[in-house]
Amino acid sequence: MVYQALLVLTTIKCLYASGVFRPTQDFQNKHQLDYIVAGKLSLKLRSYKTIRLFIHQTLLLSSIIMANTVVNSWNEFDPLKHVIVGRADHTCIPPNEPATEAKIPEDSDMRGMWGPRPLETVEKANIQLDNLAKVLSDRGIKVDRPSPIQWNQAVATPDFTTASQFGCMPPRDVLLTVGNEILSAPMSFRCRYFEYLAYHDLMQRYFDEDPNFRWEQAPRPRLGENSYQHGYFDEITIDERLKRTAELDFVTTEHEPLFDAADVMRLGKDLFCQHGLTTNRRGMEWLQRHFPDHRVHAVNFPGDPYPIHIDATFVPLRPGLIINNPNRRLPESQRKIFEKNDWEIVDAAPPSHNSPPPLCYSSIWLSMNCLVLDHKTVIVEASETLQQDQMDKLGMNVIPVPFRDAYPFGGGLHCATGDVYREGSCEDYFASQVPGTLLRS
Ligand code: DAV
Repeated sequence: MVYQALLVLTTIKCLYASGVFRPTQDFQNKHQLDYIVAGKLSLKLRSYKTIRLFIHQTLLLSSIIMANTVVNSWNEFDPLKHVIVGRADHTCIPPNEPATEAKIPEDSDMRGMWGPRPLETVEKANIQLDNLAKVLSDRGIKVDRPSPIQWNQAVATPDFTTASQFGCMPPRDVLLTVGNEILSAPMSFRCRYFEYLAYHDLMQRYFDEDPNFRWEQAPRPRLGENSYQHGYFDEITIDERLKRTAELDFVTTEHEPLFDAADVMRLGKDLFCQHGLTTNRRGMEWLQRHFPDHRVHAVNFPGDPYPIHIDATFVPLRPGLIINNPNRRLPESQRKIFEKNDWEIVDAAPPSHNSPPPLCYSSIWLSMNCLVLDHKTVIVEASETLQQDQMDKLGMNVIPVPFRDAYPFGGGLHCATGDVYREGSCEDYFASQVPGTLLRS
């Protein structure tokens, strides 16, 4: 409203200044406002050239004032036009808590460490994040960045305390974009409780600029003792982890709805959610009620000992094509819906590295954590040549972008971005529904 009023006033000012409209002689000496109030404004058209100048000025002004933000994204592959790219500033390694012990593999050099990450690593990560932002904006994609807060601050709620927070390199983990809505997820890590605040200024701006934008938040979880299975990770072996994850036995309980946005793969009318360490059934049930026109599906990948986030496991490249981590294959019973609707699921190429970079939470499978720009174009990490070759063979044009210095800050190219606008609308890619994955059959 404020912008519209401003626009109208500025337009009148422009009209007057450019001499397109002039009051008749009778009113020439009176105050401009008098004419409007008295409804006696008499208009006289000046030359065609002046009108053109006026239209140009108005369009320019309105594009500056309205900034053209439209929130709209229904999937992971339609042409990307506006995106958020994270920042590494102030990122911390959080202290242990019931949910995060899960993320630190036993042989990791991160075990037992917490606090702000070394400054030189932050600077290197930011160079790669800034470069990604530039690659995108050079292609005409609008890029916004979050406002990092000082993550090295303790958090206390009535239910828990934690000595430090995490960061805002991976917007994908917390922001779920579905159509004209961006939803902050109810994440299960205590250290990520206030992460959405880094995006608050952006959400406020989108809210002001796009009258249809739905700015949403899932119920804030309490993350008290009941939300976790205590002792879940005590002296647990890899075999035991695999057994438990295959049996859908995770550290998070069903006490309250929990999900990370990065556990949700968006394919038009269908939302496929990974049931794992960070997302529970109640979280999916909440999503189903929140998006009643969508079909929410539960999927899980038994070969993954640390199942968090679907985007290094099951990654769509275009309508009809998904690459699947060969160590974490989708079980037969859950593949039927894809087969029935002629979707092809191919094994992803192996990663080009044997280990993740130092102080990294994620696995080497960030190789497949790519950012699809449209049905034919994809950004893949620059050193992941095997994954690039496979993409090439699958008919994609590959843009290699260096990103390994950013991995330790929260993941790969998909993690580090959050959709604001992709062209396209809500398609029904799975017209034939079959039992096996649907939350509600
Ligand atoms: O394989 O470590 C990383 C996903 C990060 N969003 C993995 C999953």
